[in-house]
Amino acid sequence: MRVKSLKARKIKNSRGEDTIEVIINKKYKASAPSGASKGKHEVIAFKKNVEYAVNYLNKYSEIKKIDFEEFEDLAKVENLLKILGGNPVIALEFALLKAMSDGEVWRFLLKGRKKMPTPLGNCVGGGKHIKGNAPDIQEFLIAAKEKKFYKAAAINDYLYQKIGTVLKVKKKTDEGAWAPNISNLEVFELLNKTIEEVKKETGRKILLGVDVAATSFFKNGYYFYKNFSSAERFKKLNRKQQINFIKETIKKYKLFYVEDPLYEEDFKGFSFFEKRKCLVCGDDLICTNIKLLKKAIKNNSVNAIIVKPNQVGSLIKTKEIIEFARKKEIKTIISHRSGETLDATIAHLAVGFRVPYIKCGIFGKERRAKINELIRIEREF
Ligand code: 2PG
Ligand code: MG
Repeated sequence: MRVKSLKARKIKNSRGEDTIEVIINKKYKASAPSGASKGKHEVIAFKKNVEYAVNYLNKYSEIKKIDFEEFEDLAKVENLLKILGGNPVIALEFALLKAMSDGEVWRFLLKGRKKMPTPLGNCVGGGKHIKGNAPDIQEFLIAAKEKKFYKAAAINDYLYQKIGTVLKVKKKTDEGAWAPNISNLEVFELLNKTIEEVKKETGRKILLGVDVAATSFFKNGYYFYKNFSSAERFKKLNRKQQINFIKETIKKYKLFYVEDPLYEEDFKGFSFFEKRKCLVCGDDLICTNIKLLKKAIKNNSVNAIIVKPNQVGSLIKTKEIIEFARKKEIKTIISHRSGETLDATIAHLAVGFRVPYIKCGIFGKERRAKINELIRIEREF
């Protein structure tokens, strides 16, 4: 199959920011998302700007054959990542993958038996994902323990609706999670209570986790909370206090998952968390970068990592880090970004690369696009 036409255009993501869409052979469309709480070591999303990338790709005639491995060599030779940034390269690679597989990316990539990922659903949130008063913790995540993906997604959805009525809030974060003007500790209490109720009601097991995104409120060695508890809105914690707070929270609420509990450079600090019962996950800490993962393994910092293709700007490197993590028994969580598009390629990558977890939100059409695609894939034999 050959690339007969390649078109790029500017579109808006869910946050209303500009991003890029690439269309190959008039049929295979793909686009790239953008983050708000970005890691220091992520590749730049757009060098110059979106228009520059669009114009460049509309004149780009170098790729003739549809093959992303070949494309990466070409991209390397031509320095595409350096010239355009991670997002245009990822949009182009996603479109190539779709063209190579006639839209069935997961089937094309999968080696071995199909295994569906567990969805981590963002239920309540705050941090950098909303303007105004909300919890400091960026994401309160739920995961229904179910063998079937569609059942887990349905329970996440049910719990999301239920906590919405408990919180009596209309405001939502960029990722569609409820954004109440209450403190972190109050959210933990309410969510915990609601989970217990739903567990009783349905007889199902539901786990609770968080993405603290701690770098977003870290400054000069301290963690500055604006919504810590109802008794103490503002609270300043030093490193040791932050570590203890997270440890206590893991214990008290039986958290199964904690992402970025500390500042993104504190590899040593991450090693103080007990990892037998909890996934201690690096997102900003690792930035989908294999060198940083090796450093994290050496320091015993994590037993789980977030994988975001546009953090590294390469599909081959995305695959590499997933395979390396598997060898080292580090769990992988493929993830959406807070500024999303309708592109559902990460859902395909989750199945195609046999990734155990996917974080893709619960509510909103950009989030549903991934969940619906996974439900469709699950049904296919
Ligand atoms: C995160 C992500 C996605 P952002 O921190 O994990 O939830 O947020 O895309 O803003 O980096
Ligand atoms: Mg994160």
